[in-house]
Amino acid sequence: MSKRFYLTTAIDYVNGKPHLGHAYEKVVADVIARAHRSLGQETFFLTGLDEHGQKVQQAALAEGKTPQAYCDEMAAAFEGLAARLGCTNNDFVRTTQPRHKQVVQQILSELYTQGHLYKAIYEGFYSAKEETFLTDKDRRADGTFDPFYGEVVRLQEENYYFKLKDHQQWLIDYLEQNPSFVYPEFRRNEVLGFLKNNILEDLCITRPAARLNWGIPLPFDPDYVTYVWFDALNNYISIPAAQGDPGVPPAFAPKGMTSTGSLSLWPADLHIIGKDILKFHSVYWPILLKAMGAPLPKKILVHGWWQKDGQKMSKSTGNVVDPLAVIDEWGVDAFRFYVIRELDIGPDGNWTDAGFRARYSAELANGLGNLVNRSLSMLKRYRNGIIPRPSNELAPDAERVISETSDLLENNRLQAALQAIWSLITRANQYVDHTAPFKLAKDQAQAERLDEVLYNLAEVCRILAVLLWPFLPETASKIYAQLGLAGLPDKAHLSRWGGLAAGHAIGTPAPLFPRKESPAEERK
Ligand code: ME8
Repeated sequence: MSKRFYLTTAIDYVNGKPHLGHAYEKVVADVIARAHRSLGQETFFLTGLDEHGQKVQQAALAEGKTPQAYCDEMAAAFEGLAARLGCTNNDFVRTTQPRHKQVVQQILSELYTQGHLYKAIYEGFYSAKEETFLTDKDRRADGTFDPFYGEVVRLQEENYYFKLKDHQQWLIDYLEQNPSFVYPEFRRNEVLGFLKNNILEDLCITRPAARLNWGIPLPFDPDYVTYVWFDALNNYISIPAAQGDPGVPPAFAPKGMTSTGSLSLWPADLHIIGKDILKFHSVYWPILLKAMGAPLPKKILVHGWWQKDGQKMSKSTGNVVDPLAVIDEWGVDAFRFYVIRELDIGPDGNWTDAGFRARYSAELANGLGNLVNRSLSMLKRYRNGIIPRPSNELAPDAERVISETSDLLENNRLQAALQAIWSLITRANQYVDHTAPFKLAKDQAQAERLDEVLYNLAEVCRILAVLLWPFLPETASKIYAQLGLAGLPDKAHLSRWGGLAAGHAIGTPAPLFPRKESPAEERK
């Protein structure tokens, strides 16, 4: 069986409710997954949860629950969000699942046997909040630690370490020889800059079970549990391993399992992550995989962070965006559209409610919605909803946009792809204004011209459904249904001009994006 296109998101911490950042990352991944499937590529999209660690243990304790009961409740909320977003993930990993824990333990055993791990005493600073050790290099100019780290205490502790620093030069060479490994390029330069200006320390991969027991026990030393990042990063390979993926080195397959070869995933084609976890993914993870003798993922796609009204979102200031509330009020596609259209993959973004409303009104209601509604309504009114003889006046415009969109999607340029699609919407709306079918309809001598115009408009609507499928699947399906077409517009080849046949009867037009009154009007 051929290898599938395998993409992943970061796995979310469960110590709080799902937020805009989590929802955004899932939408990015889902658009890419749908785009690949639409091109006929078998695709496997994995997302899930990072459930171990001190913060989760504390959050559970604060609610008087066992960590597992707490995680189970949170998992329902996160899985619910993925479903509401229309995510087509093929699996949902939870790091507390036996299938994951078993593979992580196997990886630990192998690395230990092969001499990649050693035990040593650490003496220094520790931030419980960030579950991380700090050194003097982490101090600010005035000698204090950033409040981000919370209370920093001195600690003497024996732990297991992974030999990270032996691989520093190898990683620098790898990043230089594989310029597309980290995207966007400025993030790759950031990693290279970090590696060239710092000496890597070996990575502490355990915490004493006496201090933290909500983690995966070391198979060779039950006094320790696995450090959350070592546990979490391995989800990307533990799920393929647990399913018998032949791409995973056999040593990491669960005991007694022989590869069936039926699901070939590893190496991952794309890890989608936010900027704050770049170092874990582009330094620790590749080195860990190298030590494991596993092939590296092909690409790490790094997105920026959302702010709200120009400020960091935080529960304490109350300036958070609740993705579910937005979806309840505006529909899932309005949410998917805004986050992808507003924020290119790379820089930080700023959510404003006014900006959201403006895009909804201009681009969705007046742009796409109006085009589809008036095109199909005129076809209904003037031709009884029957598609006239094919004509190809707008074919060159459509073909240009189809090819641009496909190139942009291939390079994960999602925002630019939406801009390209909208250029076709604008072109078609202008075409309505220029050709004025409502005037043509009054003149019997213009009947043929009206047929041409109506065909071009209906066909552009059909093609838009296919192009929009990865981004706005609900809307794309509605357009198809209103056109009276069976099935889903979920295959890129359907976008070829001329799909609507003369004599086909369309369905019933209905507004795709109902116009909403502005808050000022609502108060009147
Ligand atoms: O970091 N805007 O989990 P997490 C955009 N468990 N993206 C954001 C964001 C924001 N305001 N806030 C967070 C973790 N994210 C680890 C990952 S992966 C092996 C382990 C993104 O719940 C963040 O950058 O803190 C990350 O990619 C994802 O949400 C999960 O963050």
